Amino acid sequence: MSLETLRARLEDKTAKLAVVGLGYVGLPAACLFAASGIEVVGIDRKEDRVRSIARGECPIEGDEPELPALLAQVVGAGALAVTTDLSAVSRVDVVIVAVDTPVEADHSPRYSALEAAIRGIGAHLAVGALVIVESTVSPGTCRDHVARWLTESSGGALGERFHLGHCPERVMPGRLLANMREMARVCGGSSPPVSEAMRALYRHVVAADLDCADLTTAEIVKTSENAYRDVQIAFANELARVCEEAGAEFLEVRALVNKSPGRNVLLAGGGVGGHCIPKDPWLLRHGARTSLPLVEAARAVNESMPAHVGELLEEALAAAGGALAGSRIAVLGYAYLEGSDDDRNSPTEALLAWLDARGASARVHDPFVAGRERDLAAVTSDADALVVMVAHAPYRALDLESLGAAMRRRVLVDARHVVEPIAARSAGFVIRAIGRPRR
Ligand code: SAJ
Repeated sequence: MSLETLRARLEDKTAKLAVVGLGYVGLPAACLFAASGIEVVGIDRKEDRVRSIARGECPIEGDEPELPALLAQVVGAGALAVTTDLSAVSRVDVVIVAVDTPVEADHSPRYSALEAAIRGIGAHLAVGALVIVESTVSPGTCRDHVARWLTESSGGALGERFHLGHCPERVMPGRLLANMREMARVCGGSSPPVSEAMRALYRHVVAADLDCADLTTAEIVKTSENAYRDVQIAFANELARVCEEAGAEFLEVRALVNKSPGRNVLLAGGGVGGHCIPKDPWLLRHGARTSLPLVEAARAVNESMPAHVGELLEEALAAAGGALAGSRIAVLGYAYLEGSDDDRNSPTEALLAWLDARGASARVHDPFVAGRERDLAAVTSDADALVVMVAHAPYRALDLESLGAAMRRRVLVDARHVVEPIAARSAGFVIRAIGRPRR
């Protein structure tokens, strides 16, 4: 099929689509395209996930507005079929790939899932079909690796046997469908006509800008937009430490700095978690083939914040006549983000390891994360200190008088600007906080 024909069939929705990888990126994408009137087959290697979806049940945890109902609707209408069999791609014109691309301990990308999916797709791909990678990858990956995997597995050349695109996602847990509809997307194509064909496809679900670019540009946009945010957060964290040492209030400094045009200091905190921000700077670095001192330094600053919280705790315990060794610490918040049940790369995990290495025992509370303690009194009673690691709404209204009455020592460390120091001190607490004067 020529690209012109493919584009026409994408525009009139007679083209057929496969989505490989039915996670928090692929599944909402499959549902939205199916709801737009395109015939979609969803493919995932996890049998239990495929069975759930085939029953019209959403396998994604957490509160995702509209997704369960939309999934039930498109599966019930037969617009979305699902299978574990990759050979189903032989019957479609476009294949979207949304499998995970984590980084190894040495920060290099782990492409095993992506390579397996791409090679499996290539082995069954219809001639002239378009493969679009939505997974976040290092700059240069589509041009230097994905194209080769497809050539080796399909026996044909890029631009003839198959076409290749990269359309990085901008989803957020809790807003999967909303972000897919409302956020601008980059249609990175192996040629300008491929980018135009991608626009014809995504126009059916994306109401925002669809900008055409080449493959590598699209890869750099995605990894750098998150590396940029990581650097912004690292600056806020470093400014907070200036305020702690010099004796100023970070939030006051931040508000005044942000009155200056073009400034936007973000919030300092107890660390940077989640599935995107901690990973994407390393993917950018890997693709740059040279060191990125600012990006790498920002990663180091943000990764140091859980230990910094620990140092504030050690100081506060000492001021209250205690010590870390043998202490019982109540840690409030395990999710990576306020109001979320997502605990991927949780900064609290790093704090727990830091405490354990110093002989302190910890109990963790979180009102949203599955499997975590929900009873605040049970976690805080008999504790030597409270550490607020996540700005969950309930932590903004702690009854410190009653919590303090059941604690062994009244020590509090606030890593997310949620506790009012005056209220804490009037309840008899020794308090330290990120971005507040340390003495
Ligand atoms: N964080 C701070 N200070 C801040 C902002 C965040 O310490 O000022 C911490 C959070 O506590 C969390 C981590 O950083 O642990 C990540 O927070 P995030 O607000 O960046 O949320 P994410 O990880 O869900 O980032 C997503 C990204 N979206 C996509 O990759 C599609 C990111 O590009 C968005 O900028 C971000 O959402 C957003 O703006 O909400």
